[in-house]
Amino acid sequence: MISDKIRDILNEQINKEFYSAYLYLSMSAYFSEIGLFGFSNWAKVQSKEEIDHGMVLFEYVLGRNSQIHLAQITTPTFDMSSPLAVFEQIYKHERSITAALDSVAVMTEDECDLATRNFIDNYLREQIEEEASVSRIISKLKAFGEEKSALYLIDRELQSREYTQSCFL
Ligand code: OFO
Repeated sequence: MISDKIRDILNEQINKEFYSAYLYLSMSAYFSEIGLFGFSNWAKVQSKEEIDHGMVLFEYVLGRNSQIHLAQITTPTFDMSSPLAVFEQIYKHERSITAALDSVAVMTEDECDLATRNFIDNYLREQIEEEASVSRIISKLKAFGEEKSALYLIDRELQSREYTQSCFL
């Protein structure tokens, strides 16, 4: 059993993970609409991973004999002015998710819930990887510019991303 405070913050995190999935799915649609199918693939794979993150939290809360409260998912909005602008927003978004997970970790320590503390470490590790991979894409977009030929090459690279379940799932 987990405390009510931990239950509530994990339910909030479930909402954030599903919001992330929605955000990436809408970005995938945007990239597809402008012909960047590799970018679109990257965002779609990310969306699937976010659903996994939400589902693992969902199972964890139930597995600890606690309650799920699914809240409304906000409509995602983002600046569509360029692929770089979108990726800069992705980076900002992932930083905010890391901060939310840090708050979960702090609360588990306040509540002396070491099992959940240990569980949430998987998410924190995943965030380090996600921030790094997004940051690498931003660096490439900045280094090569957003000329069509550069975008074409980056698009081809992002096409190769394949969905795999995160190792903690
Ligand atoms: Fe963006 O990764 Fe979920 O937590």
